Amino acid sequence: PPAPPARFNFAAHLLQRHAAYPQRPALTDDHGSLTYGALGERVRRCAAALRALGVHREERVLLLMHDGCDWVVSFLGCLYAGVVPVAVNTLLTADDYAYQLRHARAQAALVSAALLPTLAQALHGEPHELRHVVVAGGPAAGAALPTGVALHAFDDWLAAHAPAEAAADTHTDEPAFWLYSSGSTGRPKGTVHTHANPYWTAELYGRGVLGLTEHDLVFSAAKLFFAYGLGNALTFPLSVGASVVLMAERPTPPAVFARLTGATPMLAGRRPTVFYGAPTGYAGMLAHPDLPQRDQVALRLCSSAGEALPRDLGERWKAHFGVDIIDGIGSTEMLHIYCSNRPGDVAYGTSGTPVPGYELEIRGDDGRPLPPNPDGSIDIGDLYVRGPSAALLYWNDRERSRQTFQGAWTRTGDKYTRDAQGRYVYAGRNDDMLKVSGIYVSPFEIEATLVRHPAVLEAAVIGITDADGLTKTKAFVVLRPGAHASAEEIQAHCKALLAPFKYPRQIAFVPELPKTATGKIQRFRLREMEAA
Ligand code: 3SK
Repeated sequence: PPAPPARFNFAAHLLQRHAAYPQRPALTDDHGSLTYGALGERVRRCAAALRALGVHREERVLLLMHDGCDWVVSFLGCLYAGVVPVAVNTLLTADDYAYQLRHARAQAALVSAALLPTLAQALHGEPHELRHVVVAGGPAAGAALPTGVALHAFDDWLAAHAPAEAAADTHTDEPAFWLYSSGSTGRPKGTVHTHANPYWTAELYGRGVLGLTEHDLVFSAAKLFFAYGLGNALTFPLSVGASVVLMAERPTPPAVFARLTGATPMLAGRRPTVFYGAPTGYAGMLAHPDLPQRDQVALRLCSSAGEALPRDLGERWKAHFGVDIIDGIGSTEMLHIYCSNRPGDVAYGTSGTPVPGYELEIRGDDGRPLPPNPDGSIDIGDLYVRGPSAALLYWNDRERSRQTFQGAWTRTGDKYTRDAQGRYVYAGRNDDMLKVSGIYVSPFEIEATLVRHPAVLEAAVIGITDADGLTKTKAFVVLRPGAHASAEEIQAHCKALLAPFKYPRQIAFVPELPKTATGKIQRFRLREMEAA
């Protein structure tokens, strides 16, 4: 694909591409639909409304919304105005949002009504610069905001502004949006992406690998605030004129089945042709008694990312639906998938081969690429990737930026091997991060929370593999002498203090933890005990 021009606004690029087909359906959510024409008009109204609030180019706006048409309008409206949306996970705590608001120096927040109370709580925490809260999908009331923060209702706010005439004249390499990426220690990293980056992922993976066209109706279980979901359900389909199904609720098997079979009132029988999920979701669906039959769905392709797809899951899905799951690996830092299987060329149990446009290296401990063995395979090493969609940096974090963005190469933090056929095979992380249901979880954060329980003396958290071959968290807990607590009580404690998805799925009470002579917990010994 041609490189975008030096002056390039990704939102304007999408709107221009489809200006000739205003009646084509773009988005369907739980409440209604938008054509490409209506989407374009609302995006331009949103840009005008942001400008009228006094939000300037390059300033950040927190985007804390459940998936729906308003999410897409907000995201593209910010880009069109040259304002930088910081799209955040809707499952976090007020403390997490307080950090993000301050770190991003957000000037406004666009928020779903259901999430307003948590945002309001965050605004009473750390100091911040927020001046406006725009509430979508419900009444703009019911939460006490600090003085100096004005409240607006999304629909009225858009209606009050004529569509912006022109997009901000942004540079192709200018910051366009941020996504937060978790690390094993410290706060999440504000990962800064340019206007060109979503163009590249849409061209190289969305069009190049998945072959999306305007005839597709796509549906992603991964939400828009994840880099995976953002490409799946926004930048890819809108780049080719496809239609998108958006869903606010959690992607439980029944909720996903209702969309795949076109059974919701808004879909009225229209069925997705492309579905994107993560391995945990595929496992949950295959195990569910209401799994639809093959002829109830209209899928031509499924995609998986987030964690390596166990071979058995891919094979069982294919046997049931007759459709392959195209597994790949991507990252928030690279914005989307850079190594993937291909439609018609799937080797389950592998992440496939580099997406054209990206280069991979497996490096040894000395930092040099490992030489291929005589059969072409490469032994285990650290995976590095080079390609045009890498983020610019982590905001205000020179040290961690340097560790990850090394010139043209990005350090993925994953261990990989390459087989004799040139396919890449996942071999674990090279930090302590765990990926649970496709989301990074730090064992240290969970351990720090466990020891805040009055009955807990110390704790260690590891990843264990369940019957489907997927990673789940297990905590080994040493109770204080004479103290009592049940596993359920300790899990409830974690859910109350952490984002709920981070709670340990299993708890084992042990008299002591294995340690080195200097007192460091030996998590590898716990992993060995589990494996035995
Ligand atoms: O986890 C992944 O493989 C992934 C894929 C696409 C975009 C983002 C991520 C983290």
